[in-house]
Amino acid sequence: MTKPPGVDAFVGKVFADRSPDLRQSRAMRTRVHVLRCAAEVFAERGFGASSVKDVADRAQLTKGAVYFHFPSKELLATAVVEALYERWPVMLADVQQEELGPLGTAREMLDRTAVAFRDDPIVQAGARLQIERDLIEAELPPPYSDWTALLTGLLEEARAAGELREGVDPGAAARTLVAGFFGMQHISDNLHRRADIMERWAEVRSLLFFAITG
Ligand code: LUB
Repeated sequence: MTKPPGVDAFVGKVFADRSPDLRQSRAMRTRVHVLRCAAEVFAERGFGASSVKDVADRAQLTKGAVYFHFPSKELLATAVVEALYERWPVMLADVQQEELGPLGTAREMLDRTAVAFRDDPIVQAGARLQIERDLIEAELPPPYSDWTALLTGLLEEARAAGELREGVDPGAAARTLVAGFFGMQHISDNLHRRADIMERWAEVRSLLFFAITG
């Protein structure tokens, strides 16, 4: 079907003039797109070797368009790390629907997180940026604390339900799980670009959950 010339421009203009919501949602989509491209660039090159120009090129936007949403490379990195920490509550709400009990919830959260480390650039970049945090002149959220608190809470519930091995301290077990998971994904990244992360996670999971549960 042929459209009269100029229809697209006209439609665009009507939206721009009359619908702040639509304009906003376009800006929001661009922001999400830039953030994802920034995550890909940071995940591949690290903070030091990445530039705002690299992000703009990846996003097929001008540097000015990127700066409009994120005024500096530090603010891009901060937004990526904040997006990492927004992942977990969304994931938890979904896992809780499955009613797996405290230990099952902990295991399922970590299983899904292993998949996210394999597939999700926000998670890959967020983890890399946290390792590089001393080189980034910005206030990044504190690392590991949300996960440690989540697992401590779940393991306390498990202990109350008699599901923990005698003498296992929930806080110590939570810190060990976070350390084991984080070390496992880091080694899998360095050695195999995380191609083997699911197998390596299955090993760590089976030993640690064996140690924790009665
Ligand atoms: C999680 C990362 C990457 C730990 O909690 C955090 O700070 C995390 C970045 O440092 O994954 C996942 C057990």
